[in-house]
Amino acid sequence: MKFPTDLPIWQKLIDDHTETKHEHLRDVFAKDPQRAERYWLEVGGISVDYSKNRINDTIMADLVQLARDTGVPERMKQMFQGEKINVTEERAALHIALRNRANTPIYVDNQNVMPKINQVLQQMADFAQQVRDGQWKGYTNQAITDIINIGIGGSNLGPRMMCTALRPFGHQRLRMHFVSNVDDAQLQDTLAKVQPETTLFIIASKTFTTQETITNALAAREWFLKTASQADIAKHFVAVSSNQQAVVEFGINPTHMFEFWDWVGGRYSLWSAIGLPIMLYLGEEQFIEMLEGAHLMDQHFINTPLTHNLPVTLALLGVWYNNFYNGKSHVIAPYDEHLHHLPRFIQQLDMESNGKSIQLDGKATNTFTCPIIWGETGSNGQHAFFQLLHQGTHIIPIDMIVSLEKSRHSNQHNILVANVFAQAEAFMRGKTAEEAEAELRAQGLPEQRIAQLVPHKTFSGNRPSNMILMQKINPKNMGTLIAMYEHKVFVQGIIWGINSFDQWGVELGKQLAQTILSEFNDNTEQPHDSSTSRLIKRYKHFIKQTQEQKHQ
Ligand code: G6Q
Repeated sequence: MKFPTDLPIWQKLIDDHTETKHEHLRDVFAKDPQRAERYWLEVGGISVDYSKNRINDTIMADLVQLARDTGVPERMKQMFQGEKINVTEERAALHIALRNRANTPIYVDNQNVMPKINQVLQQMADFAQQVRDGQWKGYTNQAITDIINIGIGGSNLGPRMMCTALRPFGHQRLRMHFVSNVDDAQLQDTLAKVQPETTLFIIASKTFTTQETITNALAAREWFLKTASQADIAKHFVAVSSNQQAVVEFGINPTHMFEFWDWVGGRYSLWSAIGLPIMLYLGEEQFIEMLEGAHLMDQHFINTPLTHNLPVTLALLGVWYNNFYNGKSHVIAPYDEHLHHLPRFIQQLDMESNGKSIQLDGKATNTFTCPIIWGETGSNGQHAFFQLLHQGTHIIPIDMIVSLEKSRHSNQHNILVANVFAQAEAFMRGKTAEEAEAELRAQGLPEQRIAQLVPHKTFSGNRPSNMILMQKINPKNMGTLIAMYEHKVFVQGIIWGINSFDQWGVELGKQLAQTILSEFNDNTEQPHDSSTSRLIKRYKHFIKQTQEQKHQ
């Protein structure tokens, strides 16, 4: 397998960078009035203005060539055909099947996966309807009012992000809660808000062995059994998993289990039964709309030439900064309070998928892979870290996401939209020393003060951004948006030659935690480095002291 850097097109892109790196976007815009029109793509309710990037037609054509030369079109096809592209786990990556609204057959191991997908969807819809209508009763014959999803990572972030994003579309009676952290505080804080007789617990774990989830689930069951009986569990606990045996061992009836499969990666699973909280909150019709929105993006992705392909374009822009501009991080800034979980969702999607340094052939990569993804809602971010984005020493590309339409149009929304557009403009154009000087002079400041302040009041500009406009935040457009990011991540993984669908990097810490936990429980000592040993001793000493104090 070749390194991408060995391809002639990589060298051509280095030359493109050398030739254009001193061009300023301000001048580029001034020379080219059609630029905004040309660098604009729309899919469904999503429009992306990517004109404020440090690109030109040659660079874009060369980046597309890079995608071709690294085999992007072939790998895309393989994914859609259900091939086992997750080679280290010998699995397909078929989140596209979960939202395949055309219902065309998709085969894994010669078996069409569509019938079982549709069957679980129906099971979810039937259950959701009963809970939403109030026909599903708790042990005191009352309707469910609170739903607690216990799951972590991919079994938490997606449903949580979607339920928050789509709050205006949610069921009026249902309050959604998410418990992920093994820190007892999160479960206890949540339980303090609910009553056992009207609470439904969803234990969401693909493996059903995840320490945090099973520990929290057992604690929730214990809390529940303080007031209810064992037989009542059936009305209050359901499971989402691919491990039926473990679900049954936990005490959940298999008829209350919603299945998904090994070819659904955790961070790509919100479209599967892991999306049960979303189905409960939104109802069948709107959940299907979300799937339709994602399917729309899937169809665009697989059928559109690379040159006009939205996820491919975003992926290539990311590669451009990451590998040719030495930009090591990428900001996600949704200008919408309901999207406040989006940055952390995309953080997992991107960093767990592409935070790798080994190619598919087992060789170490020789170029940078996934950037660090971080972010916060605008306009909050503007009053916190945007300083660094405007005047810091790093060039950090930013995706700004805003919806045109709001369920309640207010003056606040005008302010928000004005701010997001202004930020993108400011990142692009900056403020020259001459402009800063003229402003200060207009304020009547003495010459010496002006000279002192000008460097501080100057903005270099030329800082890239994508403006992602959503017509409205609704189930369909959210589906389209998330599928767009999923495919962007996939394309970047192909270009870097890595497997975006495994996550071995999370294993080592889990293994070591087991050893340390056993040392706490059995009061034994295992060999560690002096730092870890000292930390363990310190904690044990603290526990011992607390126990002794209790007994005094
Ligand atoms: C996601 C990861 C990871 C996973 C969690 C929870 O892609 O695989 O975040 O979702 O570790 O795993 P379980 O669902 O098996 O509990």
